[in-house]
Amino acid sequence: MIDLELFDAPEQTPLPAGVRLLRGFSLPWAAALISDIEQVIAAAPFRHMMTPGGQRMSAAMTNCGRAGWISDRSGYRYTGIDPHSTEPWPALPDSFLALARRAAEAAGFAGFAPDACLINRYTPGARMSLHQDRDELDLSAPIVSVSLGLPAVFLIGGLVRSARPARLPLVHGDVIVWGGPARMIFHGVTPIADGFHPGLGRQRINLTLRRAWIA
Ligand code: MD3
Ligand code: FE
Repeated sequence: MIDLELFDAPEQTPLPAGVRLLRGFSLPWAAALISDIEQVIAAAPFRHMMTPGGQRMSAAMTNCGRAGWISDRSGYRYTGIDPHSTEPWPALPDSFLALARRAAEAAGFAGFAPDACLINRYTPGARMSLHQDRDELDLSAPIVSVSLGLPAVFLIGGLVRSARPARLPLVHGDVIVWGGPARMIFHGVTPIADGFHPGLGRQRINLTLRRAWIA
């Protein structure tokens, strides 16, 4: 049996229980997602938030949905009002809702109803250090993350910060669902390499669809 494994190599990185990688799952929605992102950022522009420790985050962020995640000198939290516009965050676009619902369902989380979407924009060199997402009240719901534009390498750690993270390369269109035993794992993004994406140019945009609030 000759098998050089040049093609169709299986994924190398074993994923922790509760992490489901859906390669290319968002491609059918990509054009709608990008046009809806433009609508959201017209009302709620990207901004660089400050960490409670006073560092400017290298990824620029905005939100849509009933709740939006913010960071400032007072801490991390969800708010119903965008502190930049002093208006409610823009509504979750139907494209975001439909994709999140279908992806969660494919990963075994039927009935996922996100109320928040954090939109992160990375230009080359931007990164996100290892952290947990712990500001959501409903930890039974998964988080659905959607990668668009330039490629990235996700760091997937364990339930303690000291666990050495695995590296998972992601490209435009990939979706990951993190739920159950994976919901509280430490994760991050290595610095984005320079490049050009035909649809988004010199940037990576990541959507994380979340259930922040209960009912
Ligand atoms: C694992 N964003 O916004 S998404 C974040 O690519 C965030 O912008 C990264 O981490 C990004 O908080 C990574 C992947 C991700 C998101 C949420 C998770 C992984 C997760 C929640 C629990 C476990
Ligand atoms: Fe996170």
